[in-house]
Amino acid sequence: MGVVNVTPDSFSDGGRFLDPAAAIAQAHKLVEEGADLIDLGAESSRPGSAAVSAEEELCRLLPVLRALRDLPLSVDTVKPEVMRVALAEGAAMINDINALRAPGALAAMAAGDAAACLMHMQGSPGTMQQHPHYDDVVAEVKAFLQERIQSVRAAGIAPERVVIDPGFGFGKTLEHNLELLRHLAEFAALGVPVLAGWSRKSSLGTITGKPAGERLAASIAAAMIAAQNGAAILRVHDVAATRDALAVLMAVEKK
Ligand code: HH2
Repeated sequence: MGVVNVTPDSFSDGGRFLDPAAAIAQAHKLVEEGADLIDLGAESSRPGSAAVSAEEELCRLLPVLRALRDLPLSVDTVKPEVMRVALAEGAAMINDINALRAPGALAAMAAGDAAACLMHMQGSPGTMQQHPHYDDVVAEVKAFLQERIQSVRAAGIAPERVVIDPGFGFGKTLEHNLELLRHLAEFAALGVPVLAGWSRKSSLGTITGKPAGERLAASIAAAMIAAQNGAAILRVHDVAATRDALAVLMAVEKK
């Protein structure tokens, strides 16, 4: 999954793809580099970010969504209004960092047949990194995702349409993120595909001491560990380099 943020303020590519033409070109570039799916986001969820209105989000998103109709698209949103428009425009997936918990989100998804990515987040982007706390991060995140899988199924969305994500960096310390990565195979055992998003995240900056623009090698290392531990979808900004690393991993695993 290649990431294109049509935002002024995303943590690593904010402002670069706010112009629709730049976003469209970047999405085509990522597909040429080997992305199977493009994740379009029009509202940043970086720690401390401010929410935007549905009107503003759609205003950023729609020209890009319409120009990229021929590509497999995921739309990264928490708002049912935006989900409904994205699904009507043919999006293949809704990627919801709030796991379809907003009133109306389950109904919006149930009306279509697109896939849904359910992500775990403790708190909300504005405050989530202030005091993340868990007694047992793996058990708690797993229990949350199991509950969401059941709620989604009860709303009439078949499990075949569902992907889960432990939400690296969303209300988690570095140690929480590492613990989830170590135990990712337990999430894969829940029976639906697992998505992992480590690309350029601040935990990698804490480990390496590097700013967001210099975390490519660290991002690839984390993505490969996630893949080895059962992740089926890797959410990345740097598709070509991740593809090469994955090709080596797959060659080894094929034996
Ligand atoms: N991470 C970000 C945004 N959306 N969705 C899922 N499912 N998993 C993730 O790990 C994830 C996500 C944050 O990264 P980015 O989109 O690059 O930045 P921003 O939220 O600042 O736009």
